[in-house]
Amino acid sequence: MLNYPIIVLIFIVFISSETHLESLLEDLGLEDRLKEKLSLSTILQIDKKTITDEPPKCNADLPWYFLKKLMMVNVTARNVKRTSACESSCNNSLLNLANLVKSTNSGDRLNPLDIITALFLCSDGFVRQELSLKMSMCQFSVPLLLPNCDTKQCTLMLWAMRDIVKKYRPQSLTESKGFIEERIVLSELPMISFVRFGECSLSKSEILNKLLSNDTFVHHDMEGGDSPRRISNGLVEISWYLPCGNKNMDVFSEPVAVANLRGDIASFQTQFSFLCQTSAAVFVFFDTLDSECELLTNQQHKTQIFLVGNHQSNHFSIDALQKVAAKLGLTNNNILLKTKQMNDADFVKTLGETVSNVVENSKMKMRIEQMADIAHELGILVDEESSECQTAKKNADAITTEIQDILQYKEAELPLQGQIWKELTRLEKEEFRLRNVGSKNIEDYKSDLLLEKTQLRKEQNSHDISNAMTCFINAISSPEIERCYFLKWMRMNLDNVSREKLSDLRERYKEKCKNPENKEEIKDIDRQLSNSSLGIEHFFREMGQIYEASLSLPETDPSRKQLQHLPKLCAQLLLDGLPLELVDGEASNIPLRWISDVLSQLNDLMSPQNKILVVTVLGVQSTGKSTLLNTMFGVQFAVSSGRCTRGAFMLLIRINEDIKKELNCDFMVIIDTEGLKSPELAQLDNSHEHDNELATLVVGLSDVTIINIAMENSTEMKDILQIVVHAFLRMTEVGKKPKCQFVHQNVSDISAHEKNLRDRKLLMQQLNEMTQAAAKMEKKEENKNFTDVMEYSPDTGNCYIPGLWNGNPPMAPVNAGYSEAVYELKKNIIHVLGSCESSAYDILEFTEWMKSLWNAVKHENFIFSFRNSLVADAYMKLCSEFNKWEWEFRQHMYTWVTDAETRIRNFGTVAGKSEISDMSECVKQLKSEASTMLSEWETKLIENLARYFKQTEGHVYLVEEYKEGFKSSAKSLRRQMESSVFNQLTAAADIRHGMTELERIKENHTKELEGRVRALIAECREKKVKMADKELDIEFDKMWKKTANELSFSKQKTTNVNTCVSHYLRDNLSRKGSHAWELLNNKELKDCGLVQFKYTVDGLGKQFKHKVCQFFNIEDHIMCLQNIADCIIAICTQSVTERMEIKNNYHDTYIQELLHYIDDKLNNQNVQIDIEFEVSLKQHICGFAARQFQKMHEDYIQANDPSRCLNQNKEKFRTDFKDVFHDRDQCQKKAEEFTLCCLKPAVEDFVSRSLGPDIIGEMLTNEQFSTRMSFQYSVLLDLLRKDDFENYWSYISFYEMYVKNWILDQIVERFSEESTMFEFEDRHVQSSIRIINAAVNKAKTEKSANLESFVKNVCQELGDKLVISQDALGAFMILNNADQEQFAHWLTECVKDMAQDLQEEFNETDILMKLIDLRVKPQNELFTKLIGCGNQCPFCASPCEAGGQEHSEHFASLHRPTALGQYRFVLSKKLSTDICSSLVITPDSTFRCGATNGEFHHHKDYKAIFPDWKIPPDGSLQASDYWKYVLAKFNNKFAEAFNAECADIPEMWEMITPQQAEESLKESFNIK
Ligand SMILES: Nc1nc2c(ncn2[C@@H]2O[C@H](COP(=O)(O)OP(=O)(O)OP(=O)(O)O)[C@@H](O)[C@H]2O)c(=O)[nH]1
Ligand SMILES: [Mg+2]
Ligand SMILES: [Zn+2]
Ligand SMILES: [Zn+2]
Repeated sequence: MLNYPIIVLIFIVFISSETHLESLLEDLGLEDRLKEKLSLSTILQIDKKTITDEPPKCNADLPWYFLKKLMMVNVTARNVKRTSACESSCNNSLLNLANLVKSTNSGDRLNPLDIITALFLCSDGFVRQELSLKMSMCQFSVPLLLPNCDTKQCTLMLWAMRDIVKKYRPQSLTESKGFIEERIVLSELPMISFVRFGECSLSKSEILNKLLSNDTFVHHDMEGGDSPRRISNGLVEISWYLPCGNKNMDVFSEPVAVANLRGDIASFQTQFSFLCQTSAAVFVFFDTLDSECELLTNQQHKTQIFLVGNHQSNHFSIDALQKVAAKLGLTNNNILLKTKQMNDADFVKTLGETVSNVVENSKMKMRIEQMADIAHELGILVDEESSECQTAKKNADAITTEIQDILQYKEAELPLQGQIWKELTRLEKEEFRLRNVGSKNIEDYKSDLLLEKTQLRKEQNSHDISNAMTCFINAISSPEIERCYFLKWMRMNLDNVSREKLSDLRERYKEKCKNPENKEEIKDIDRQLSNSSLGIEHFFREMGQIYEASLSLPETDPSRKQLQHLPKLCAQLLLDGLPLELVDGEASNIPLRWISDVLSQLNDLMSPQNKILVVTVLGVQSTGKSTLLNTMFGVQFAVSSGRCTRGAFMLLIRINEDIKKELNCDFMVIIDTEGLKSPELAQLDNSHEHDNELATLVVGLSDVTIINIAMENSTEMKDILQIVVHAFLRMTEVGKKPKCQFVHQNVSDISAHEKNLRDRKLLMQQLNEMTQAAAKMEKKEENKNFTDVMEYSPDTGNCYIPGLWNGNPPMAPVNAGYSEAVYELKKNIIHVLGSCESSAYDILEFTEWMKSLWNAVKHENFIFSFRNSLVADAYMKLCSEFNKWEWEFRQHMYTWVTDAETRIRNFGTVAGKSEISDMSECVKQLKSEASTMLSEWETKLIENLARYFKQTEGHVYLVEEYKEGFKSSAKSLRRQMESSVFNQLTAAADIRHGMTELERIKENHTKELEGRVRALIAECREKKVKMADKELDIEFDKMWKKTANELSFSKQKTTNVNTCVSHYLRDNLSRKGSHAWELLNNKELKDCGLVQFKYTVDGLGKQFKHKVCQFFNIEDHIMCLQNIADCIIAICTQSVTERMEIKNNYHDTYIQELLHYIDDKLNNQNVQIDIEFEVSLKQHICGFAARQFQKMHEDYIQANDPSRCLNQNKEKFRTDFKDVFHDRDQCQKKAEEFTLCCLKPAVEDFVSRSLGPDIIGEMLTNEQFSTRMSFQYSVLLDLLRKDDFENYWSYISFYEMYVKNWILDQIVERFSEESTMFEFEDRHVQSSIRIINAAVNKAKTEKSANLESFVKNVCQELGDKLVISQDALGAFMILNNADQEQFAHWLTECVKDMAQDLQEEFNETDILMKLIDLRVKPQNELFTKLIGCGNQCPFCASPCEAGGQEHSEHFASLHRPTALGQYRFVLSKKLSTDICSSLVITPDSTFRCGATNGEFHHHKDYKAIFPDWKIPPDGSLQASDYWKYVLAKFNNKFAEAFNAECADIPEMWEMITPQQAEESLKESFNIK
């Protein structure tokens, strides 16, 4: 019982401790924000509420709802009303008047003023500024004095209003059409204040609104205006009336500020005093006046007091008024009474006239800035008193007060971005475009340009960092809040400095642009505009230049080190929401290093794996692009009438957690761009190029591009669209398909969408036409329609936006329709972004895009020059993936072929399982089995490919264009595999077939012998004399001799390989015409290939009648052909040698394969191959091969000769004979023999057949073998490390041989130390042993009749895997009477031993020896895989690296000086330094060769001659450093080797270090 009252007490205490402010903030859910203020990044972030239209449900929703609307400058923002649960549930269908009368506002509705006051109290300075700015755009009043009802303190909102800039035309300027643009807190204006004394039945605010003809102030009759004010009493609001210069429209002809105090002056004396001291006049509204009225009379001020009363009010007392007026010394003029005869309009008119009077006559004008002093005196706080704000101001002022003449200032304080930067830009672009190369050597020219650039950088570095920049950098290095204040101050100060000049110029520019006849004048204004503009972007630009210049200093230079933190600083600012200048519009360039370093720092600051989506805007100048973005995202891009945005700026907007999932990104990047110029304007300064560059960049960067069209100038629009369409087309070509959204501005009709259907159709049609025209120009005619180049739907891709202003500026508020339409657009864009199928980029990828886009833009032909590491990455991934699938395929086929060969080799023997007795039938079956399997794999490959392209990760869409190529590659791979498999099967079958007869003979012989031996044994036993071994030997020898003589050993027929080869050579040349035959008949094959191949002028002489060859240097040509021949011969010799090593029989497919290889090589040459050369080369190779094959064949016959085989086994027979004679137990010995002679070779054979694929598989796990690109990279890197001329020489001259050996070296290196090889071998040995044991066990259970059938059973089981030599088996069977059980026992033992023996043997054999025995040669298979299509660059002979067999275009990552190509055009004896990747962009450079029929042809049009090749210009100027370094270093040696004069090495080449060469290699091959 005791506890109860205490609880109540506490409860009461709790209640009473809560103040009005706290309870309201709690209501609004803002209670924590009083301490931790709202910041801009919270307000601007995109969250769920951004895209849902749900009305606020509870009070806590209201502030956010208000903010959301206000940030989009929606004039309905103040109509905050939540859908109360009651309202909807009320049943209104019954008649109940009592209810209707009762249903007034429920008490808990909030007054908008309370919400505004609360938000101001809870926001930081920057949000307050934004709130004030947007409110004033809506023509809402903004807080001047902000009360805090808890502390009874109020604050002057000076800082909050600092951002408001107003433009108006006072009467004095009506004539001249001039205007005044001013920061409103700095304007000296008369202020008229309106206050209330006691109760008042007139609505002060309503009357003011009528006076100003806008809904400026919230009043009683507005939504929520009648709710009691809980915290906003004591609030003083301010608004301005600004004339437009039209007498008939202006209420006041001069500007005037209007202040309005909420609440009774009796309660807010401080505010009242403030107003009295700052206003030109104070209008006091009252109903009743206290005759004493000290409040009014005690004021010490100069202001005029006006009393405004309502005569109709019940409490009105003329007497009291009389007294007070007298005390104040007022005349009739100062008293306004609303009488019975007056309606509201009349009253407002009178009031207006009075105010007008005051305004015109008052000398009391004051800037709001000045009011701060008065505030201080009265104990009113000022919102910029914080130390951060003050220090920041001091710092900013220190910089800006120095500015006298902007142009001079820029030259003195920001010198790096001036002429030097423009000159650098020119050089940078020229380096890529080579427009003025003239007759100079390209590389020399480029080297000169580079020197010039270095010189300019040096000059930049020679400037000390200016005072202004030092101050600036120091200031932005300060802590966050101070830094933000500083930047804001800077921005405002700079704006103030340049505004006067700029706004005038802009206005003139706008005027002049209307009829661009006065071209010189426009040009002049434009120049002045850029001279007079000075914003913080200039300071950042300078920072960028200082940073970039410092990078040319040595890494250890202290001044370079000092500047290393700048990018991070800038990245931090980006995160704070500051726009970053991406493109410098004046120089028309991107400082790439600076920007990418900033972005990379940004990436570090963000969470890892951040994702961004990019929204950009493009459109004609001054069509409200920046305004649109500002409205849409609440940001602050520079806005002004007349030319304003220059270049492109990017800005980050945070995405809130609640929709990160949906949008799949963390930040939205918004890019605002400089307006495109109309063609007439563009002509003036050749800015067409600039516009094109900008549009291309921006479209390329964006996920969604907004194309802003102001309907009024649709002809202009058409020209601009042309640029845009080009940009989109280029993006499709490089694999990007951006989305686009058309925004038609100034369309106010409600039915716009319907009505404009026709327009849209027209637009679509125009766009299609343009696309076709653009496609023609870009030489990509397959693009027919606009929708082919971008994702655009005429229905959802258009948005109509009414005009921005509702009425006439400056007094017009923003049109609610504008804001709403922009909101719809915003939702749509977010929706579109959310439904993106592919994954978003991260900052680093974005940077990559930017870099490669800009580099390509610097070239003249974008599509042709585009190189992007992301695309390259995606391509590399695809290749590597495809290679994996391909390898799986091959691996499977290798295994299958091995098994199939085993089956063929066992065909017809005891191990042969096949039911089919006919060999050809068996092969047929195998072939059909192979075909089925090949088809399955082909399908699998294609399915894998399709699946790969469906994934959303990895940006696969970038390589979509290669899909078809890989598909055909899969098909061609299958064809290749098929022919190779069939060849192998045929050869194996034919060879096997040849053996059957031989085996039959041998079997007969063995049988015969066995019979005789048995007979001999019987005979000897009969003698009953104990025969000694010696006698047995004699008997045996006798018998053997006799039998050998009696057996018929018909001599094995040898094939004449020469004839076969001749046949195939003829066949091969049969389509080459009669001359080939003639040549062929001139020389017999047996005479060919005996001496080294030497191609002579002999045959060439005749050809010089062809003009094709007139320009050829004969020696060069011969040298070149000789080299080709040498290469081919080397490879063929090797391949023949490898055949020999296998020690198999000859088969026709061998020679066919050789010829096929030669044809392939010859077809792939870029040199004219004449028939003489071809015939003599083929003869040479065939002659040589025929001899080798002949020998191989004869060796084989010899090895399988029955008599030889029989004799080989003689000793075995002898011991067996003795054993049997003596009845010795043969079990162990026979088991040993079987193991040693039959099983072991079979297992060895099995291992060597299986090992090849294992090795390949292992090598392929190595990065350097994963794609052709990485392979080339590794080879070149290795060359650089070896740094030896001979290596380079053989790489260049004997590419294939070099590469083959290199691969072999890699294999040897890989396997010489590690145990991997042993593991492979052991695995196969173990698996063989498992099979053998299983076979033995199985045979045991089968209860064979005798040992022979037991062994046969074992062999049969093994037949799938092992090939057991029939010779050995036959010999083994002889005289065998071992006991099965015992034999089996011993066999298992022996097999165990065999495993050990094999292991030891394997361990002792070195890798090279092993490789010789392998059936599938890893080095060859890897070579085939990595050599790719085998094509070489027609200019420099760099090998093609494109993935798959069937690519539509060949390409090489790195080209080399043409001097190093096998194919040279050298007329002078000097080696040429030209690199093809530069030649193709040199305007006038030409070449001629066989392919051009000897005519000169432009390099840049090489595609017409070599359509299969894609030779993009280098990605950067350093990209070719590798070869430059090599040529510079070995110039003499190359010259000697090529029998030429040394090249003239450009100066810069000599300076390239090996490190730089390596770097360039990495860059070219896109290796991280
Ligand atoms: N009357 C009218 N004025 C607009 C409209 N939209 C923007 N403006 C005004 O037009 C002027 C130019 O707006 P900006 O947003 O700077 O135009 P911009 O396209 O970014 O201009 P540049 O960057 O120089 O190409 C500003 O003064 C805007 O207030 C509109 O719909 N109607
Ligand atoms: Mg703009
Ligand atoms: Zn090349
Ligand atoms: Zn190729």
